[in-house]
Amino acid sequence: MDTLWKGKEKAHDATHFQDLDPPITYRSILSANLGVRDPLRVIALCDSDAFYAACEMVRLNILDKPLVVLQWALLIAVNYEARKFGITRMMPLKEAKERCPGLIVVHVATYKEGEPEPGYWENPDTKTHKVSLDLYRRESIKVLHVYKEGLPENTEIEKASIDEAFFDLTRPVRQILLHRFPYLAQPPDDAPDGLDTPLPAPPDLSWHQASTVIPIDPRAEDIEAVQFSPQTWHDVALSIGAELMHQVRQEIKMKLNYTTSAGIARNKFLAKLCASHRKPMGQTILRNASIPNYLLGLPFQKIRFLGGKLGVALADEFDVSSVAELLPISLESMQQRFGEESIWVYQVLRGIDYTEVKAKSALNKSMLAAKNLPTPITNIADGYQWIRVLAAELALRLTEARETTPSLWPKTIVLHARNILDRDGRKSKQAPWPFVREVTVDVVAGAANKLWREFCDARAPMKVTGVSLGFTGIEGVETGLKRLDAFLKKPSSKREFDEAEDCTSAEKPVSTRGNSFVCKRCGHKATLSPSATRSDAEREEALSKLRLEHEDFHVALELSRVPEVDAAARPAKRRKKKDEGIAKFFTRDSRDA
Ligand code: DCP
Ligand code: CA
Repeated sequence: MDTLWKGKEKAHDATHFQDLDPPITYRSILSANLGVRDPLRVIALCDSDAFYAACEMVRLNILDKPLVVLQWALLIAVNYEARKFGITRMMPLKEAKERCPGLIVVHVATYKEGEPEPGYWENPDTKTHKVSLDLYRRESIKVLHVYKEGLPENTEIEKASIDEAFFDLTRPVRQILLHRFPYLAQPPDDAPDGLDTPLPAPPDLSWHQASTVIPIDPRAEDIEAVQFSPQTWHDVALSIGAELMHQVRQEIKMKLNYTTSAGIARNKFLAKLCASHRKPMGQTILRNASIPNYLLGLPFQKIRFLGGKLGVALADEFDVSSVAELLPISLESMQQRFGEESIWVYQVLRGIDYTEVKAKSALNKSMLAAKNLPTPITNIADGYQWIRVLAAELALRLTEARETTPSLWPKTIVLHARNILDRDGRKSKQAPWPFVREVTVDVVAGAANKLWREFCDARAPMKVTGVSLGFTGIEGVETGLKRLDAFLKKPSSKREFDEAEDCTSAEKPVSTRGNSFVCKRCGHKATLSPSATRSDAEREEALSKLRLEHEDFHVALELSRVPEVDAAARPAKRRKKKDEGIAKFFTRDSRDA
C-alpha cells in the first residue's frame, strides 16, 4: 500500500503507518470475531446536526428558518440556516440578531419554582430558573431507537453523547461481504497457504454513491482518479458500512425529521474525526490509504484531547506544532515525559485506536439535577427554593423513567453542596430512599430539605455557590433486593470490619482532578480509561457517574454495616500510588446546568 500514499514530494516516513495495511486472508474474513484488531473493522460515528436547534425546530414545526437556542445569554446551538449568516455558537445574541434580523431565538426550557414541569417562560432568569434539557434527552432516546431498529441486529451501538452514537458495523458488513462475494468463503484448492492465503484483489466496484471519500492525496491533480474505486477488501467493507449508515440516517430523517452526519473508518477516533468533514446531512468515508495525509494535514490540536493543555505541553516539550513533527518522537520519550497512558497519543498519530464500541447499560444508574448559583445561598432558609426546583426536576425524570421501566427505584437520595467558606468545600449528605407510592415533588423536596438541614451547620458561616440533588443506585426493585441480600452476609474477619468503619465514618468530600477522582473517605482512585472520542463534557459526566456509583458503594456499606470490602475500597495507605500520566492535562468543561 506504500505506493498509494507516496505522493510526489511526500517526505513522511511510511513506516509510521504500517498498521494501516494489514494482510486480509481467508482466515480473517471467516473468523467470527477478531476484535479491535480485525483488519476488516468498520466503525461509524453518527452525529445529529445542530441538535438542540433541530429539536426546537421540530417542536415548533419550523423548518428552513434561521433559529438559535439560547441558554441564559449564550447561544448554545445554531441551526444551519442561521450559520449561513455567519452566526456561530457562543456569539453574543446582539451580534447574531444584527447579522440576521429575522432570527428565531428560543431559550431552552427551564424549571421555575412552584411549577411541576419545565416550560418556555418569558425572560427566564438564572437567579430564579433552572435549565431543563429533558426535551433533548427524550429526543436523543428516540433517535437511538431508530438506530437500533434500523441497523442489523448484530451491530454494536454505543450512545456517545446526547447527539452522537458509535456503531461497530464489522459483523453485519462481513455477513454482507460473504453474501455478495460467496467465493471469499473458501480458499481455492490451489491456494498456497490455505486459509492464510491473502484474498484476491476485489473486483472493480464503485464507492457508495452518497458518501464523500477522502482522497489519498488531496494535492493530486486528478482526485477522482485517485479514489476511483475501492482497492482493498477493507475499502469494500467501508463502502458497505456507508450503505448501512446512509439507510438508517434516512430513516431518522423520515421518522423524526432530524438530519445527521456520519463518519465511517477503521476505528472510533477516525470515524469521529471524519464525521465532521461534510456537515450537515453528509457522510464521509476515511479509507486506510487516506489516513496518513489526512492526519499529517492536521495541526495536532485538531485531534480531540490534544487541543487543550496536553497539546500545549506536547508542543512545549518537543517543540512541535504538527502531527508530522510529532511522529518521529519515540514511544519511550513520550512515556517518560507523559506517563504510560501516552501510548494512546502515540497510536492515534498513526491512525490506531483500539477502543471498543460498547453498548452502555440502558439504565442510567444515577440521576442528577444540579445548579450553579449566581447569587450564593448564605442562610438555610434561602436554600429551600432551590431544593424545590431541583426536586421538581428529579421527580419528573424518575416518573418518566418509570413509565418505561415501572419497577425502577433509587436506593439513595444525595444532596451535594459547595460551601466556599468551608475548608472542605464540597460536601454531601445522603439518605436511603423510602418506598413511597408516588414520587411527587413534595416527597422528593421533603427528603431533600432534611438533607439540607443536616448540611447547614447553624454555627458555621455559609456561602453556597452550587447545589445538586441526585438519586443513585437506580435499578429494578428485584435487582436491588438481591444486592441487599448479598450485603447482609456476615463479615469474614474483624479486620475487614474495621476497614469498613474507617471508610464510612467521616463525612469527607470526594476530590476530582482530570481523568480520575480519589475518594477521601477510603482512598479509592477511579480513573476513566483514555478515549480518543470523549469530549470534556462527556468526561465530566462519566466521572460524575463513577463518583456517584462509588458513593453509592459507601451508602450500601453504611446500610448493611456489614462490610464486603473489595480491593478498590481499601484505604489509600495500602494502595500503590499510580502516576497520573496524561490525565492531569485534561480540562473541565464549563457547561452550566
Ligand atoms: N451543547 C452545549 N454546549 C456546548 C456544546 C454543545 O449545550 N458547549 C449542546 C447543544 C448542541 C448539542 O449539545 O446542539 C450537541 O453538540 P454538538 O457539538 O454536536 O453541536 P450541534 O449538534 O449543535 O452542531 P453540529 O451540527 O455542528 O454537530
Ligand atoms: Ca451534533
